[in-house]
Amino acid sequence: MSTNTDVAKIFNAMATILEIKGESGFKINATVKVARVLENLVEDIATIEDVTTISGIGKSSASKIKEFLESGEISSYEELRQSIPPGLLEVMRVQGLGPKKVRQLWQEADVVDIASLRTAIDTGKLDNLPRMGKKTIENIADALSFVESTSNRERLGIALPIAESILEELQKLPGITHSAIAGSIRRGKETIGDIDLLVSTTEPSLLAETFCELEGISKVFAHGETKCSIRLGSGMQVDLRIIDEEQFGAALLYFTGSKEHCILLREIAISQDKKLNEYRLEPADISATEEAIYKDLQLPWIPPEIREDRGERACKNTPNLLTINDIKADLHCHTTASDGHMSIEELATIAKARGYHTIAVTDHSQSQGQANGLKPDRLLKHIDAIHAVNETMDGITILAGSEVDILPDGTLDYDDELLAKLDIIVASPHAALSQSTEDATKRLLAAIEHPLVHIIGHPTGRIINKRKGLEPDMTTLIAAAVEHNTALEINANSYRLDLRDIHIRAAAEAGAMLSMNTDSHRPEDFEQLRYGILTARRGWLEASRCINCMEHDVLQTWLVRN
Ligand code: DGT
Ligand code: CA
Ligand code: CA
Ligand code: ZN
Repeated sequence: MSTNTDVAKIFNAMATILEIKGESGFKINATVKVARVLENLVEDIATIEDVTTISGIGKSSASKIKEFLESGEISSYEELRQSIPPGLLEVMRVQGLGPKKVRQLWQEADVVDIASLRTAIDTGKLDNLPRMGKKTIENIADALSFVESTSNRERLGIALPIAESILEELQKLPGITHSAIAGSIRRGKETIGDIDLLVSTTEPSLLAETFCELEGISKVFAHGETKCSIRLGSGMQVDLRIIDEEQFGAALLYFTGSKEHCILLREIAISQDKKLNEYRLEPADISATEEAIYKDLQLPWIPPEIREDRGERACKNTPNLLTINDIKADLHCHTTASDGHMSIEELATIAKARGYHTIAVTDHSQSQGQANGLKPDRLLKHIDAIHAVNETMDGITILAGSEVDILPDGTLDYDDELLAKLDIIVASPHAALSQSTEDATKRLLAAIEHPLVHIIGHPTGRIINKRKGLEPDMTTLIAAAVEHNTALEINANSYRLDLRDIHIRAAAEAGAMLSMNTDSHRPEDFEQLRYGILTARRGWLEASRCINCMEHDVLQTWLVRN
């Protein structure tokens, strides 16, 4: 499955570059089509003898795929990438800029990267370009500021798998005794400045050497006995610290941070006439484990996700934060009926294999044209189809739901009579995401108050590093969610993580219910759950405040409460 995704990504990237280069529509469409075919392919492409037998894949695409399977690379793609300025793809991160606009900026205003786009705007170079009105330039400038303010931090969903794979590689070495991911990744922050790894070994020079020669490194900043630092081709920096085994706990505590939490602990130590640093806690000389250090400071062990000096000092016991094993249902998923890539059966089979008791099918509503949203007649048929599959499958309850759009004025995208036929309703904002705080609050409030709505999906609509999303008055929304018993979603997708940590905490403390969903469109999207869990834990969430942790019948009762 993931080979298919990897190759599809390359074909999508090729299509983008072709479009930036102004190639013929035919060539672009054929390339996009191959990507679509691969995305929808159930079998792993690597297991298929003759790829040309798949409809939509021609001879030349087939040979590219073959090349990838054999070498992990497609040479014509590498050439294509080098045929445009390397910073140009980065410009595509600016919301609202597609390949056509990027091409225009490149050809007509010499924009080659984020920096030159900024210069072009500031010097008025874009002002007289065709199809580039004042409003368009303003929008680009706005979106650009957002990218500029965030661009050097990577999403958790990118950084965590990289950290894990590097650590896994290092763990294969002889002599390794302890290893851990530290820093902001261990704390589960939504974006990551750099990766911090800690390792103890009896073979330090072998470890340092291996680390500094890992595949994909573009620069080695430091290659020392106790610290190595590298940059990956993707731009991520990775720090490796080589630690004495007996001091691993003290180092882990220090390098997990946050800095604020470490300062807090140091102050507590001082108040007890002790001294805490990255090597040990003195005078007791405790340093082997975090648990022992917290204990000596008369504190419970604090989970990394809440080490932010946001009140953890007052904990009498280790807070019982929700874990991935507490999740028993996913209540926001898409099928091929809208823009998903799974059938109802496939979705339910995956959910069952994950040990869930309930899965909700929530395809897009009618106004989501580009996502193939369902018109009322199609929704009615879809409800029947979902219920029919539910009848045939044991051990899992499949709910017929909808992810119904919250329109800009707060009304929903289907009428109440139709909505009443659904088992579950997730109401989400998708369009008009730059509304004022006042309008956004009114809009979401209307959906929260709607008696048929169970969950508000990705309430702000933000996309990390890309789109700010709505900025409603959260306190007002949370109070209404409590009053109307509407759950607020934690969308686990690492692009979204919406609600975010501080809002989750405020909601849970106010007595609101939250709902943890992956918004899966493809089988592998279910794996995004862990990012949602980390975010929820950063929001101090306990399982008792999350409807996805309810037992089957309790959840059913919660859903039909109105
Ligand atoms: P990041 O990388 O920006 O996402 O955030 P962190 O938290 O991973 O920060 P980083 O990589 O600079 O340092 C890792 C940890 O090391 C940090 O959370 C706490 C500790 N640390 C680093 N520098 C200092 C410092 O100057 N003072 C203190 N108290 N701790 C530090
Ligand atoms: Ca870091
Ligand atoms: Ca670091
Ligand atoms: Zn969705």
